[in-house]
Amino acid sequence: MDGLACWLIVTVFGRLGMSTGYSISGILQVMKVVYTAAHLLHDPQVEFETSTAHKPWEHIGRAEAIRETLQADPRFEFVGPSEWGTAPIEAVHNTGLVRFLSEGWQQYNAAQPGVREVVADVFYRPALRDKMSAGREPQSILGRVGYWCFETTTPLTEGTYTAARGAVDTALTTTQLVLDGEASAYGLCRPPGHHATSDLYGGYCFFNNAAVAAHHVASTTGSKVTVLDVDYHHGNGTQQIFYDRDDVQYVSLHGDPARAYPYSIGFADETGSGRGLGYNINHLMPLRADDDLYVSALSTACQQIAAFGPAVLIVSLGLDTYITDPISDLAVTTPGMRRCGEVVRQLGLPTIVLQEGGYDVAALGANVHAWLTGLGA
Ligand code: Q9C
Ligand code: ZN
Repeated sequence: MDGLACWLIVTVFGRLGMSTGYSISGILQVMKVVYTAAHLLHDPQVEFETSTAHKPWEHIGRAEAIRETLQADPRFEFVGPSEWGTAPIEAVHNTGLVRFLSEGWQQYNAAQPGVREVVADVFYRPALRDKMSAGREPQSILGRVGYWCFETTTPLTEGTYTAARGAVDTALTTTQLVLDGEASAYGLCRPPGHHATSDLYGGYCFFNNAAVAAHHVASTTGSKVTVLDVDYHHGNGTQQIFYDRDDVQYVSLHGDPARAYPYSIGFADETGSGRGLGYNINHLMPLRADDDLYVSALSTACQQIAAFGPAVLIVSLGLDTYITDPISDLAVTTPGMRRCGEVVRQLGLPTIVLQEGGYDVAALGANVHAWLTGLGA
């Protein structure tokens, strides 16, 4: 081997080792992807959205498109999740919500046979909640659905609970890989999670995968964690769960709620409460925000993350910021997704990436691939 070749190999291997923490058994850096086929059990055929019943935007083809794209690239190595049980879920969610999701579809069908997608038709707005004694949910299953759900686009099907548990197991297994030393790892969570609050499911989300993971890291390691949420929609559930905490920072970039779902939350003056004051940061994106504008806002967000100084970063990765996403209105391109991953890479933090939204299925695999390769796969 001549001197130049030797220098090249030492330099390249050294850079790989230093920048990613990965083994240098090969030239390729490998990013682990956690995936389970359990998501196929959540297969709704109808969604009640914008006053119409139509095919769901959130469907099994999304996760399968991502799986196929990543599996075609040897830089991604697929592993299955291990089982974590309900304790890490109940650390951030009401036990009543977990119980309802585990038994709700069966109970509803016992009362009302032949219903494939269970959707609430009564919602417990304050005037209907006032006379409930504290914490008492309706006894009728027809009432319980609306007690635990906040909107109509998130149908509960026979296999939803198993799929939602699989998504949490995926998030926690991805987390464990990073806590065990991987520089980064990706959890192909489906259903997504960031709209689920401590007590409510909705927005295609049942359990808040990222919040379960963040609390797991904070409670088991005692170190600070940031959840960076780049889904087009504000992660109202994640914000709510950590709003009064100073050990988990929540930073979100999303469509201005003046025009974007969930419409009521995600404004810039929501900065946290009590000990959590200052640890909740919302960046509102204008209509048609392009790559340069988006990457600039993300760079600001990353400076705020660096100032907080977390030991671990969790990314809620939504690709619904994409220019042709059918339910969103930003204009980020596929090369822009890669730039986003590169900006986050500059933080140099152990990074857990968890899948949230993204509905242009034809481009979804390429967008996830671009983001993750920007991060360093
Ligand atoms: N007419 C995620 O991206 N429907 N969830 C909005 C507006 C729910 C999106 C209705 C959109 C939820 C994870
Ligand atoms: Zn979204």
